[in-house]
Amino acid sequence: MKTLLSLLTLLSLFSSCSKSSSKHKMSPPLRSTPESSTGTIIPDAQREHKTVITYLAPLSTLNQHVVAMVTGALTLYKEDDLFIGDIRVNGASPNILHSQSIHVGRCPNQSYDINADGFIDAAEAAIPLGPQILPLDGDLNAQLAEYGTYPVSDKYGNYTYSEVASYQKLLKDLQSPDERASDDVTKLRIDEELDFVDKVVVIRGVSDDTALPVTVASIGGLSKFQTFPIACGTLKTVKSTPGTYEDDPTSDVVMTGSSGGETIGGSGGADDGAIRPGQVSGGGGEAETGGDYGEDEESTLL
Ligand SMILES: [Ca+2]
Repeated sequence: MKTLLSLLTLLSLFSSCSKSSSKHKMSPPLRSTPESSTGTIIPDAQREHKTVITYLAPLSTLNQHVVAMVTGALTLYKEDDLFIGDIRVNGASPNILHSQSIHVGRCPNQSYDINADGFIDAAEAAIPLGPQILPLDGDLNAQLAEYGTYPVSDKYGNYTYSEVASYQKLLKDLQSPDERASDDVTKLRIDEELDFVDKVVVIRGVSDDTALPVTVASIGGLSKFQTFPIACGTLKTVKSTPGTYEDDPTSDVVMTGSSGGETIGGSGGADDGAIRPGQVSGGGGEAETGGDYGEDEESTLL
């Protein structure tokens, strides 16, 4: 009986949590319930055999001794031709523009501080990151449309970013010939599908009064402050009920279960910061649409 009461209490708690989120969410909730806010979307999508896929990259801080703690996440949501990129960032340098892009390589770790000055600068980070496949700029319909337009953080160092695009337009652009082969933006092969799994997002930018030594290098003709990497995350698909594992990594239909089953199991698991399919960690993951560019007007980096 005590167990039943506890279960009812938990269900009640989770229900109230989900009801507090009134807006449509692209990403699965931290805890899934039968009344989940995504419950009206996902089962429909499954029933109609729509191709729904969500990628999530919780952010980890880079150069923590400079920027303290940067948290947040990138969520990519694809439903048929609908493609949404959504970023939440907290703890970045305030009131400045933050460039952000998806790369084909890996996030840098401290071993990429090649000159051993204690900072992973833009040039050093570029080695593991590899080229960009998608700048998260003002237009996700094409790789270089509005390239250089990025969000600006508020006075607390927080910002949100949300862009809606056509997946087919983006794919067509990414499969087109690379007319700027010498830059750090790359294309897909003409017949290559767009798969964001294990691709990485990097966030850049610190205030220009940040104490960076002369050994900190930059890239792309920009200042070392503009290009200084502050956070990075690796994209994984979110395709199963939170707390469970998805056996078939190739399945591209489905994400978050919550199709009527009780899915509270696993929600109380230890938060060790690990990234797993179906699990949100790192404090990010809330990904409502409707983000903006912060309190300032759009700024242009390039
Ligand atoms: Ca260095």
